[in-house]
Amino acid sequence: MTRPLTVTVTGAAGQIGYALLFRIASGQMFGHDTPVRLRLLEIPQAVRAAEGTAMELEDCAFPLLADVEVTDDVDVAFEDANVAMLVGARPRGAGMERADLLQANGGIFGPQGAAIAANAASDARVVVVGNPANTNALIAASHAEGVPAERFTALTRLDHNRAVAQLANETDATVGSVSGITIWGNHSATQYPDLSHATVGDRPARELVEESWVRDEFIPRVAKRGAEIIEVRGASSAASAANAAIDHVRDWVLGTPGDAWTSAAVVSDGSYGVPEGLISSFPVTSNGGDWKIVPDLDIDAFSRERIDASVAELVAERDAVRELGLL
Ligand code: NAX
Repeated sequence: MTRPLTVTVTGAAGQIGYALLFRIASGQMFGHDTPVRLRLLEIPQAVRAAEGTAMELEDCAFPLLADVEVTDDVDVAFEDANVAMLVGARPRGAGMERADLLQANGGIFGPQGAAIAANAASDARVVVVGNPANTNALIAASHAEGVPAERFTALTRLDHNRAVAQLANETDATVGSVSGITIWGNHSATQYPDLSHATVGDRPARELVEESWVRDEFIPRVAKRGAEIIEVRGASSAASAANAAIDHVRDWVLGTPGDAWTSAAVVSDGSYGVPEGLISSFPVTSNGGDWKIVPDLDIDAFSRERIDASVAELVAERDAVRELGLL
């Protein structure tokens, strides 16, 4: 057995938290040799519910679960954290303007970024799930003095997994035979799910599907899948979001297999015309510790337009939070 890793989950009493914690504690994130210590952060009103979840975690008698702590104190929550999964966020309330939403989330993610810098382990890696995820990650990173910006990421793996599943369905193939999918840009309806480099088995996906299907069904369906789930399930994606967050952290920490890439929102180094410093989704690989943007992919005119549109939304969000003094 290796030494325990400390994982902080914010919004632990929420529905994603409930779908996430048991899987982390059972070893599905770091493998079955690595014990975990869980730190659950909640707002004061939800601490009791999180304590209930902690009781259930105890009742599972997971051999890998070394410790669980529940708190509403950010400094306690991020103490020695190797991985921070920032799930809790302020949802858009009725009549809430965009600036109010950004302001409310700035009030959460700024202090959390600072608390990570002050308390987390020196190798801390952060994934933001709470929306608007890319911009919340940017805010957290900008308050985490001394922590490399590359350690702050936002989740677009759920969009990626949805795209893989849609392409597999359409081509009557298994999900395991699909590779080379990319989500570009923002985790929002402007995201660009791109299958122009994808393969199904050993065949290019573009040879197997109609262009009209890509434009009129695949792209909008993936981008709006969250809304479709809400309509059908009566609640937003939870288990699939938790699953994607686990995929993201596992691939980041343990590495992506072979030469396969996945998608994650990471800090831009200027690649593919995305302004440096924005946290935008790219095709990425990990060597087991650091994400690397897949270089030199050909971007056709259609893809260029879609990437630019989503990046423009990210730029507008960044400018709005800058104006609000949140960066
Ligand atoms: P819930 O409303 O079920 O849970 C959120 C929890 O966060 C609540 O228990 C709340 O008390 C807590 N919380 C709020 N402010 C907090 C703070 N300052 N510190 C600690 N905890 C805090 O939402 P849930 O369905 O779990 O979704 C959580 C977030 O994930 C939302 O922002 C949602 O929009 C976002 N999503 C992101 C996805 C992605 O792919 N990036 C997909 C799924 C999901 O929509």
